[in-house]
Amino acid sequence: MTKTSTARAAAPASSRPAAAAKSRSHDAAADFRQLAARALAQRSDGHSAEACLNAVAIASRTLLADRWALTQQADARRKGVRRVHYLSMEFLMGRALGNALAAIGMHEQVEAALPEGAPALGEVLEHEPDAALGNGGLGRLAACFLDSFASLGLPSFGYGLRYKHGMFAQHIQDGRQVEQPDEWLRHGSAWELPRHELRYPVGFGGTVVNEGGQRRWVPAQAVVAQAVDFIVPGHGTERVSTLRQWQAEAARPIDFPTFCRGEFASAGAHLQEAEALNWVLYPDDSTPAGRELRLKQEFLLVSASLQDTLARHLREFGDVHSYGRLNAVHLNDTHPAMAPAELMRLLLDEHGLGWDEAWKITSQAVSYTNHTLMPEALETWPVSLFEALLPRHLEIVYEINRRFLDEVRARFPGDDAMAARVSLIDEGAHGGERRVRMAALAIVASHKVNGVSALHSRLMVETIFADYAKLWPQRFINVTNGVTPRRWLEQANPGLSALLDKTIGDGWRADLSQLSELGAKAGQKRLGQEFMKVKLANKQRLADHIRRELGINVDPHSLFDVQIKRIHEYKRQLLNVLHVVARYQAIIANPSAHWTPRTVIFAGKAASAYRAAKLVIQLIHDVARVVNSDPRVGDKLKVVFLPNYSVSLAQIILPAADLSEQISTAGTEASGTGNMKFALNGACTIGTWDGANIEMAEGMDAVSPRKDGASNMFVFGLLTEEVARIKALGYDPRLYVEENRQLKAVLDAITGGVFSWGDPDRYRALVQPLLQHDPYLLMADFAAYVECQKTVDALYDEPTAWAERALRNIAGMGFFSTDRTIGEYVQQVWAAPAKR
Ligand code: B1N
Repeated sequence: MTKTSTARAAAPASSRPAAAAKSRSHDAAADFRQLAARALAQRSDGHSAEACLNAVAIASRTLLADRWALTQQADARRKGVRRVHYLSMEFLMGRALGNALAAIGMHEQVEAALPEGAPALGEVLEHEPDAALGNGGLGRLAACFLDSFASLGLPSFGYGLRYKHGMFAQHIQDGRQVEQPDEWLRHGSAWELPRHELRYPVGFGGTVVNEGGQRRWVPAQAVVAQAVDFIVPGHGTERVSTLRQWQAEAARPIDFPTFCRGEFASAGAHLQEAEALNWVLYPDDSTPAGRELRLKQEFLLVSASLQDTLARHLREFGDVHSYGRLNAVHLNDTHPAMAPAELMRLLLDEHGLGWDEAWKITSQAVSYTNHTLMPEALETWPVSLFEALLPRHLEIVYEINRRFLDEVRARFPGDDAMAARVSLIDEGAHGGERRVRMAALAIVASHKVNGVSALHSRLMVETIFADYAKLWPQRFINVTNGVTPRRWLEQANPGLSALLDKTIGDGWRADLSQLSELGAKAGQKRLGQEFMKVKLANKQRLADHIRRELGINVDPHSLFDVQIKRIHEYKRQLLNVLHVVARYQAIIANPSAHWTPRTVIFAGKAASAYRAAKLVIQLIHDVARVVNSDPRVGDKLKVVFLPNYSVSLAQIILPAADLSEQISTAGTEASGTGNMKFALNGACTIGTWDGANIEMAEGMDAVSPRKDGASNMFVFGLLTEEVARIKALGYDPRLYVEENRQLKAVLDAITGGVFSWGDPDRYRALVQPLLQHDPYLLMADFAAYVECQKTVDALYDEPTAWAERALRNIAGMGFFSTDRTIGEYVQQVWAAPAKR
């Protein structure tokens, strides 16, 4: 742990041992039962699952609220310890109750509290709606971080927005995705603790005035940000963390005279306008929505959160000068990148500091994680919109930029092109409008900038941020992602958890590196059989779910080949479909040959405006319809698309997977975290040399090397450098199609209407680009992918060897816990104030 002379590291607090649950006083259990019983008695709907859910949640929340108070007191006593504030537009929490019960160890109490005639606990848990306040990996990572914050006892707050509608609900009609609003708050949420004392004004628009040499922003519109807390329980400790979500409210009540005139709508128009800030999570996974509302949402998050951190700091320490030393403010991607500008404004205009001190504090506090190399996902805002909404912030951005560009010119004299490239303002040289580059603002203001896997962090400094890395090479680091083993192994996969406990002890929950002990045991036949038994039970459960939801019968003994994630061209679900079609054609050409039976399972949402991604969903359904109903195929191949992918659905699918599809074009997936969840649950991975796949393969092969020296992962496809080289040389996908009869037959079938009722046009927009530009190189990787799938089949045909491989995969996953990830952030990013 790095310590500095100025502040102690935000070292995790010592946590009570896991056995604390056992020694906890009888009173807590009795209180818990009583609370649940009282809440249940107050319901009018008897012992319905909803009523039970609500009652148990209220009892859990009350207990957690007590722990929250104790945690806050303890943190306040640890003066001189940095607090971490994790600002994120997304927290994809999923369900809370199962996790809370696991954390507080109240399972038995719940069983006792549920009255006679009430549904079983398992059924009660199924009634909780997911808190789907995130799009995908970035939001789920933030949720896993909160779990580790709490479990490690790190003084910390997550800050987000309380969206009324989270990620849209995905319905499938005639094979097509239809979006419907997510109504997760329809029945309220028993978990939320509104903090009525925590309210901050947040302004928009207006002007900047000069008051005795001091600039002051006079907003035209003001809302009030109200804090609503969600307590995050730690595991194996009584400490908790907090997710504080902001709810915008109108700053003044309805206009009474207008109301009395009968003009009801206009009397409350400003209420509506304020509340609209919380209506929706932008369902956009790769590009900024480019809308005024999104910018307002981002500013609401940033402004309320920073005011809250400043108020707490002043309460505890009495002066603002030590803020940077004692507070870390972390930006989860560029969405909260307005934070440095707002912190500067608060310090300059509200707290009266001079520029130099305000800047020192800001850059001590702020750090930033980049999550994607896709240039179109780096947010920029038109200067005109920025100025209209946040005029004072634009002034501050200009001043930051002026000082920054002076430094650039001093270090690279005469290099105007460099200055133009790194400037916080894109001058719109080619007839475009001037725009503020939010990633540039985040980098310039941060003391550390990190990528999320080794490859991604290297590419980040070699490509999108190369100029900034030239200026400040030390600023850029890597912190590889992880997942929480509590939700993604202990809770999702009780069968495997029990087997692990028996085989290597139960310490892996808090120290995932202990999984490596499995490496030496992976070859034990008996263990392999027990593993396969657990897997089969999980597959049976998923097969039952598929039959109930879709009426499709799948054979739990077939290889469950799974790709679940957002639908995106770079993730190449289409490559998977091409393999399915190739396999289908091969089976019907030779039905009596030996075929390793497969069930290919997809789930995932497409951004509502993303046409190509939506077409992929439709194609999967069309292929499934043809393949699943072809009598020549039978159980040799089944294709399933499970609608409305979510955290809770992932918890059912992951433990049942044999094969994890991680097949993005090399260099495009920043990290991936689903890849980690699969491997942790004993699926083998077929993957490209991309994102965290690389470190996973290295981890597996280090812990449990194979005798033949080959990798434990099924790796295929072009490397990042090869992709770049092929593109530079002028990639022509048609050459690959011409020399591969199988690939040609697959494309001919799709464009010939085999899967679209004879309609040859339906998939033109998908297939044509494959033959022209194929930006994600599906054609170039197809042959290698199909070959690699054959080696998967061969191994699956040998259950003993397959089990050994799967166990080796688990053994290599010890590195990929968010506990390790957070430990690295603490050491490398959050502990030490900036040395600049
Ligand atoms: O962040 C995850 C990574 O594991 C994934 O590889 C990466 O794709 C994902 C704009 C994003 N990057 N960028 C986003 C999300 C929402 C939005 O509006 C971009 N998501 C990722 C965790 O590091």
